[in-house]
Amino acid sequence: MTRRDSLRRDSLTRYLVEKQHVDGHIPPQLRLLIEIVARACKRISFAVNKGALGEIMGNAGSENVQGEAQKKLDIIANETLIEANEWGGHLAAMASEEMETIYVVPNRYPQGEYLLLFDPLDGSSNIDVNVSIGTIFSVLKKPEGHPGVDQSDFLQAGCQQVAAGYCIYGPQTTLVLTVGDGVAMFTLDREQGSFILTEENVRIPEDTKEFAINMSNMRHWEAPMQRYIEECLQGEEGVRGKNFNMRWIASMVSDVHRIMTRGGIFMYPWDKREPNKPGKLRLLYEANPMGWLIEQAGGAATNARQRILDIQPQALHERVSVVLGSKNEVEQVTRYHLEADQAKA
Ligand code: AHM
Ligand code: MG
Repeated sequence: MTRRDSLRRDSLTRYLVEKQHVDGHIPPQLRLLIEIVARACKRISFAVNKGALGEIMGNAGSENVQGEAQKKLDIIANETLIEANEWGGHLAAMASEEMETIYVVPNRYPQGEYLLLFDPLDGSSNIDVNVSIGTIFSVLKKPEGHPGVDQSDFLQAGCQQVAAGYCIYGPQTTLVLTVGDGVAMFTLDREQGSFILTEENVRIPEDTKEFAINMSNMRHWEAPMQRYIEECLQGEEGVRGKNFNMRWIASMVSDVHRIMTRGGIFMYPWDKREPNKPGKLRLLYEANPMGWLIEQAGGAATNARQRILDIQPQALHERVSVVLGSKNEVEQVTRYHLEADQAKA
């Protein structure tokens, strides 16, 4: 690429300004919000990148509301997102995997009409082993009709999202974004310090031969989940008539990013180790944003029975089963579950 070509590439700022002015697709406050989230992700990327040089590795010695040990970087990423977003006047409140209750924008700052939800550092068990991790975020509009903001304002189905994305901190730092008209990817140019548009209209192939699931839990799954994976494992000689490959990074952002890049199916199903939990992943700030991004790229996302984006949340940190990725495979898994339910009825 010549220098002129690289100069011609759009920055995230330009992409958003065009979405605002040319397409009329996003209001100015939402544009500001996305830019500020991107700026926070840039800071998190630099912190992640410092690794052992930055005294940021290891456990913080505390637990989050889900009873999981917090890493120092979980807390740094959470604080970075809050500090970057609280003063801009675009937000009413925030919610995070790392905070038990919502964070209302303090009175000393102007209040906006949006709600921001995030998992500040997903896959953080991978930090110390230098595997890709990421930030996941979802944006909702505060419902009208009452003053102030409370937790119930966040309990909106995923189809109400107005923006969603993730930033993956890997060999490259890439921001993947939707505002409801397709998916765009922006790569962080460290010399310029800005995100540059590197892919637009991302499309996920409808068929795939690659699945991602934590196979060590197989004995705990429901029968239709076991059936799907057993059939994949049979390969060419089995009913599927094709050989499957398996990948599991144990970092949802990385597994989803692979699917965005070349297709595949990702599953974190309910299992009987903790029968009262519908799954491991969180609906509002993991499954909803990822589900919308996947749909916007032509894929599908269900909880093995219904579309994730149609689920009406009951609690801020609610969990959900997740099946997402290449459309035809997601539909097959979902069909197996619904058929099994019908046979039982
Ligand atoms: P986290 O939000 O606490 O990091 O947990 C979510 C992560 C996902 O990134 C990943 O898909 C999953 O947990 C891995 O789970 P497991 O360790 O069971 O393989
Ligand atoms: Mg997470």
